[in-house]
Amino acid sequence: MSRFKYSVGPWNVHSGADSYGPPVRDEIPFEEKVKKFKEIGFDAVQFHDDDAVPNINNYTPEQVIEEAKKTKAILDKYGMAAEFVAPRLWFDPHTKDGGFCSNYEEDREYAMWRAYRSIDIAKVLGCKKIVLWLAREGTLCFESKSPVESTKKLIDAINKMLDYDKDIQILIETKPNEPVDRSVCPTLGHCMAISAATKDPSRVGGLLESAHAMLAGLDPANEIGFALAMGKLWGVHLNDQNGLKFDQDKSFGVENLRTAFNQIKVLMENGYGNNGEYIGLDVKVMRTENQEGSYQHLINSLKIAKALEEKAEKFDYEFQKKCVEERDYEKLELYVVELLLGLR
Ligand code: XUL
Ligand code: MN
Repeated sequence: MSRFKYSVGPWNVHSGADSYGPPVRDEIPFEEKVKKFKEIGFDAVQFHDDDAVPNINNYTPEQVIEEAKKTKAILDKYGMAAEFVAPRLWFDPHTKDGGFCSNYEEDREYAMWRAYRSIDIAKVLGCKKIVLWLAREGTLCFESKSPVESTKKLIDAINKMLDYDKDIQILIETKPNEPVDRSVCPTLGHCMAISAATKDPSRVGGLLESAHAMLAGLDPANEIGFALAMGKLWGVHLNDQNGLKFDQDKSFGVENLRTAFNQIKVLMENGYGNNGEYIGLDVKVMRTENQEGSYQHLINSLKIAKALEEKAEKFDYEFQKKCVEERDYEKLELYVVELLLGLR
């Protein structure tokens, strides 16, 4: 029995197309994914605005709300909650230079339209969380934008969202690069500073993705701890990553087991989940998998996360305390590795 509730997004089951090749599996309809997520053991679904309302550009704000009700009915049918809605600000031609921080006013207005629609959709789906993965907010050519102006534009956009609805919470999902070279808000430290600069810092927090922290050269467990200390860790995307390269979204724990253990451990030690937070798994299956393997990475990641919960339960805090008293960290480190190896 897990102490956490787990969530997943429809984009985590996909046909395998990448920048270098076409799809290798069939697309699976949304409802079928939700049904399967429930069977696998998930409690909630994460959404982009256009996951909940496909072809969102074609609708008026009122119609978007009506369309979102159809998605809510599917969630209800399978007893699934919605965790958050995130405006997809990287796909539409209007967002090719970024959204909130674009050099063009028309693009910035489009980005706000998507942000407001995301809030409307969240209301229908029964959630308060709006996630901002700021995919293209940054530069490919440094001199094309002022980092000072971009930061201010981002704060302005968040303030407008806070004004639009008094109940919503904004979670910035930080990432240092990809698809941009230099992101406006690369780490949770930056996220906390942006939060403090908004008109209501109590409603602006963070979402930590393991792979994104690693791409910034940081230990995700440490980033999680930092945001927890600030009372602002409102979401996580656990996954894994082999070093500093493209964003791999590998199954949780398959590359860096000890860091995965420490992510679960620090979440457990600090009561993550007590205010309804979910552990989100933002993982992608390998392109080599066949149709039947479409969900294998989710099954594996859940299994690993739950096994690490058990390891963290077994962690001997008395032994740890003794090692700290003796300042014998070699002994402590060996203990942790032996625990993970099943030798303890
Ligand atoms: C991108 C990423 C996204 C967000 C949702 O790296 O992690 O899937 O989690 O927009
Ligand atoms: Mn993510």
